[in-house]
Amino acid sequence: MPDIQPPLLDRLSALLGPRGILTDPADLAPYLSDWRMLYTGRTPCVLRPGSTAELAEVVKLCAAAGQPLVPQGGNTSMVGGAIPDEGGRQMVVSLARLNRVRDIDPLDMTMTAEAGVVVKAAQDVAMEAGCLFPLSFGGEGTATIGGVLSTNAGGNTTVRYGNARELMLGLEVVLPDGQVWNGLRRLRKDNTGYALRHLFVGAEGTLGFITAAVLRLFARPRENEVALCAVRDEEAALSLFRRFRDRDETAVRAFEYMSGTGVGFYARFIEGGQVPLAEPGDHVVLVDLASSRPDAGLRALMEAVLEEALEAGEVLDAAIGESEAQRAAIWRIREEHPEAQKREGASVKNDVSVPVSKTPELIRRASEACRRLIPGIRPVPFGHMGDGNIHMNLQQPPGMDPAAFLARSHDIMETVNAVVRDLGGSFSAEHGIGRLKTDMMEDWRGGAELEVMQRIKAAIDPRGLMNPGKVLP
Ligand code: 2HG
Ligand code: ZN
Repeated sequence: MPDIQPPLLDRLSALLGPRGILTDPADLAPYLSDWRMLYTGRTPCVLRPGSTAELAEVVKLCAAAGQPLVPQGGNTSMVGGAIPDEGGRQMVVSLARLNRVRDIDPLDMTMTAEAGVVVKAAQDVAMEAGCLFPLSFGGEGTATIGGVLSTNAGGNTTVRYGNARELMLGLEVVLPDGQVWNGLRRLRKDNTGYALRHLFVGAEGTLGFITAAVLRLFARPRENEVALCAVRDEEAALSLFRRFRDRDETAVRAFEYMSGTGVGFYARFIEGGQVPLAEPGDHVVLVDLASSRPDAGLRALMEAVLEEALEAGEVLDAAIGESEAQRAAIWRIREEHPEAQKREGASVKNDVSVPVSKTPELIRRASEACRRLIPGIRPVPFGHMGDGNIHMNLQQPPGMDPAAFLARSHDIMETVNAVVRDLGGSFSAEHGIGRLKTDMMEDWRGGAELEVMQRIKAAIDPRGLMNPGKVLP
C-alpha cells in the first residue's frame, strides 16, 4: 500500500496556505487536550479553513484519501467530543476562522452566523441590534455557534428559551463527501419532508460539519432582577420555582440550584468570591427574572414571591441584586462552580436530567447512594433545576488520593445513573456523549433507537470518517 499521508498533507497545504494548516507540535497542543484534561490525543495537523467553500474542498480531498476528521469549535466539550484519539491519524478541523456574522434581521428576528462565531460575540451583535440571543452558559466566552449546535447545548436559559435546537431555524452543512447543503432558510414554517437540520444538531460532528446557522432572536429584556436565596431543602427550592412560575411563567429566565458545598468552594477558591448571604446554608438558589416589557414590575414580583416563601419557611434568607454589577456578581457564584470544583481537587461529573418534579429526589437519593459507596465523598449538585438538568457532581473525600478517587469514576457514575434511571431521567442532559459516554449508549439507548441511529450514520457517513469514536459505541 502506498503511504497516502504525505501527498494528502501537501495538497491540503497548497489549498489552505500557511494560515490554514498547523503542523508544529507547539501549535497543535491546544487542540489536543480537553478542558477537563480527560484526554490528550495526537494528530498530524490542525486544518483551519477560512470559508465554507475551502472546508468543502478539504473534505473532498480527505474523503478521497479515506482520511478521518475531527471537528473542533471552542474546545469546551465536557465529554472529549472534539479531541482526536491517540492513534495519530485523525486530523483536527478547527472552524475558528469561519467567524463572520453574515446577516442580522431585527424584523425577522434572525441572525445568520458562521460556525466559529463565539457565543458571547453572537449575544453582543444581537444586543447591538436591539435583540437578544438567549443561549447562555459559563463557557460562552469560548464556545462557538457550530459547537453549541453540534452538541445541542442547553445552559442557563433553557427553562425559558429552550436548548440550542430550539434556537435554530436553518443550517449550512458540509457533508462527508464534501457537498455543501445550503439549508439557511429563515422560516418559522417549513414542512417539506424530513427536518434534516435537526439531524445535524446534537450529532456532535459525526454526520458532517455545521458551517453556519440561522439563529432565532428574541426581544431584548428591559427589566431584569436576580436574587440569591438560601432555601430550607431541595423541596423548598422546587417549591420556590413553582411559586414564581405560577405568578408569571414568562418572567423566569433561569432557576439554578446550588449546594452549600459548591457555594463554599466558590467562596474559598474564586478570587473576590463574595456570597451576599449571612448564612448560605446547605441549599442555595439563583432566580433570574427578565421581561422585554418596560413596566413588567419584576421587582415587585420578586419581593412578593420571596416574602411568601419566607413566611412559608421555604426561603431562609435572600439577597436581591441592586445593580447590573451585583446581578453579575450573583451569577458569577453559579458560573464559577466548575472552576471552583476543579481547584478543590478531583471530581466526577454527572450531567443528568430527570422530570423537573423529581429533581429534589434525585439530589437527595444520589447524594445518599454515593455517600454509601465512598464514605467522605462530597456531593456537589448544582445546575438548571428549572429544566430538570442537575450536575450531580461528586468531589473526592478530603485528603483522598485524586487518582484513587478517579479510579472509582465508573462506580460513581453507575451509582448516580441507577437513581436517574429509576426516576425516568437521562444519563446525559446537555454535555452530550462525546467519547466519554459511548459505552453507555448500548445500555440506555440500545434496541430500535440505537439501531436507527447507526443506520443514519451509515447512510450519511458510510466510511465513518466524521469524528470517529464519538457518540456511537
Ligand atoms: C454548567 O452548567 C456546565 O456550568 C458545566 O454545564 C457543569 O461542570 C459541570 O459539571
Ligand atoms: Zn450546565
